[in-house]
Amino acid sequence: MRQSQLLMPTLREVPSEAEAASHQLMLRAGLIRQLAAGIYTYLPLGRRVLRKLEQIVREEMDHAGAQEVLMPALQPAELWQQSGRYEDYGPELVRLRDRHDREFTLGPTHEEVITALVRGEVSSYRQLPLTLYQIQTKFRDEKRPRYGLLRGREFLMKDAYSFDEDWEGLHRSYTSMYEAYNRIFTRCGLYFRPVEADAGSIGGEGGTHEFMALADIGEDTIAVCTDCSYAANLEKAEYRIDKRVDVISIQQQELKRHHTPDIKKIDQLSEWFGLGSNAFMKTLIYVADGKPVAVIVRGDHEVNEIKLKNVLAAKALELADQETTECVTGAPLGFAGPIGLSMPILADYALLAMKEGIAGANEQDYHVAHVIPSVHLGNAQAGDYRNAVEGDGCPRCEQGRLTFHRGIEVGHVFKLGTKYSEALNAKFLNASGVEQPLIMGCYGIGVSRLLSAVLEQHSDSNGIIWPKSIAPYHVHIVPVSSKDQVQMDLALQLAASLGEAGLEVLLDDRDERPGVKFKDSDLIGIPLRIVVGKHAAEGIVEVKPRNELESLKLNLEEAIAFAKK
Ligand code: 9G3
Repeated sequence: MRQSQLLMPTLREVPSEAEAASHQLMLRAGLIRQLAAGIYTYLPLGRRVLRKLEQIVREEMDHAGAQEVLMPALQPAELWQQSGRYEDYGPELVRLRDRHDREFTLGPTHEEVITALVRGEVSSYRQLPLTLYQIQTKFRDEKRPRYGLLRGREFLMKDAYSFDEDWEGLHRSYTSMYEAYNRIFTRCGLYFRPVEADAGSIGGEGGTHEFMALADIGEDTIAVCTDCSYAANLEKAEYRIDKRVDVISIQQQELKRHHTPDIKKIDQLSEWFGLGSNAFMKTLIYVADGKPVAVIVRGDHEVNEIKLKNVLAAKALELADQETTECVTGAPLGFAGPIGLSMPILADYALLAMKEGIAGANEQDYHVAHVIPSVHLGNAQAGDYRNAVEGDGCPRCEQGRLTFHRGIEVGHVFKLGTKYSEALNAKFLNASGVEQPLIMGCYGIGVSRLLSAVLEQHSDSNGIIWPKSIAPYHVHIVPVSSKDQVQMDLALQLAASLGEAGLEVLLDDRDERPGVKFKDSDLIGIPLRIVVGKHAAEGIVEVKPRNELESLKLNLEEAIAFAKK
C-alpha cells in the first residue's frame, strides 16, 4: 500500500479530550475518529486491525465447534417484555418506534433474540449441543462514555450462546468456550487473567468468569493469590476467614457513651479516640427492595454491595439517604450503630471476630464504646459483606495472600441455565420423550474494547508496538528520500518481493522529511521497518524491528529472509 494514498491522518499533538493512552494513540495514529460521544468511525488502519481481531475470534469459535450467525440489531420490545427485562433497564437500553409506532430496542445483547430463534428451530435432543455466535454491533447508551473504545455507546461484540440438554452438557460447552477464550487472547498478544466473577444482571444459576486484560486504566479490580491459581473480580473475591479475634487495646467494660460532636467519619473517630480504624464498627443503612437493613463492617473495611445484593436477593439496593437514616436510626448519617435498631442487622465475619468496638450510638453527636459482638450482636446475620483487602488470606490455599491488580474486562462467560429458555418457552424433547427447557450459556468478547486493551499494553513513548498477529501491516518500507530514484526503485522492488512472499507492506512514498517519516513510523507501530537510504546504491537496507533499538544492515535477499522469519 502506498502511504501517500492511505487515509491515515496522524497527529503530532496529544488530543486533550483523550485521557487513556490507548485512546490518545488511536487518535494520533489515525485509527479512529469520533462521530459523537462514545461513537467512532474506524479509519483504514483501525479497520485492518479490527478485522484481524475478528478473524482470530472467528477461527477459535469455529475451532470450538460454534457456528456463526448474524442477528439483527433491531429487536422487537415484545421479546424483552417476555423475558421480563424490558423494565429492568433504564436509559442505557436504546428504545425506538418504527413507522407503525411499534416499539423496538437497538440490541445491547441478544439472549432474547437467539432464544426466540432456537425455540423455533430446535425441538429434539438430537440437535444438541448447539453453540451459535455472531460478531455484531451492540448499543448501550452509557451515561459516561470514555476512554475511546474502552467504553463506547456503539461497539463490536462477539456474542455466543450455547444450548444443551442438561447441566453436564452446559459444563462441556462452557469449558470449550473458556478454553477458546484463552487461545484468542493469547493469540492477540494480550496479558490477561481469567477471574471468578459475579453474574450481575444477566442472572443465570451457575458460575461465570471474566477475562481481564491487566492495565492500570482498567475499571475493574481483581484479587489474585500469590501462591495458587485463585483469581476473582473484587465484586466477588472471597478470603480466608481467620478464626483469630482482633484484640484492641481497650479493656472490656460496660457500654460507655462518648460525646463526639460532629465526629462522623472513621478517620475523624480514629483521631478522636486515638485508635486504629479497625477499632470501630461502621454501620450503614441500606434500602433493599424498599425495606431498611443495617450492614455492619469493621471500620477499615468497605461494604461490598454486590455480595450484599446477592445475599438479600434484592432487585433494588441503595444506601439510605439522610432522611431515611434519621428516620430509622434516630440519628443523622455518621452516628448509626447496631444497638437498638429495629431492622435486620447483617454483620460481617471480621466485625464479629472483634473482641469489642466503638459504634454510633444512634444519637446525634454520640458514639458508644465497648460494644461486644457476642453480647450486643447476637441477633445479627453473620456473613461476608465486605470487599477483600490486599493481604487477606487466599480462600483456596493455606499460605497464599491476595494481591490486587487493575483490569479491563475483555471477555465474560456465563452459565445461564434456563432463565431465558423458560421465559421464552424454548424447549426440546429429551431422549425419554419428555419436554425440557434448553440449558443455556452465553459468552461475550468486546472486540472493539479488545483493540484498546491491546494498545494499553503494547506501546512506548514513541507510539504503538503492534503484536505481529494483529498489526495493520507486517512491514513498513521507508525510503529516506522519495525523490531519490535509486532509493525508490529499490524500495519498490523490495515491496514487490515481500508482497509475493505473502507479507502485507506499507510503503512510505510521501515527499516528507526523514524525521517526519520516522516519527510516523514509530507512532503507527508496524512490527518491522526497512529503511532504504544512502546505501541503496550498494543494495543495502536497514532492517529494524519496532520493539528493538538497533537496526541491521542487510542486502535485499537477507532483508526479505529476515522479514519472512
Ligand atoms: C441491557 C443493557 C445493558 C446490558 C445488558 C442488557 C450487560 C446485559 C449482560 C450481558 C450478558 C452477556 C451475551 C454476551 C456476553 C455477555 N449490559 N448485560 O444483559 F439491556 Cl442496556 O450482556 N450477553
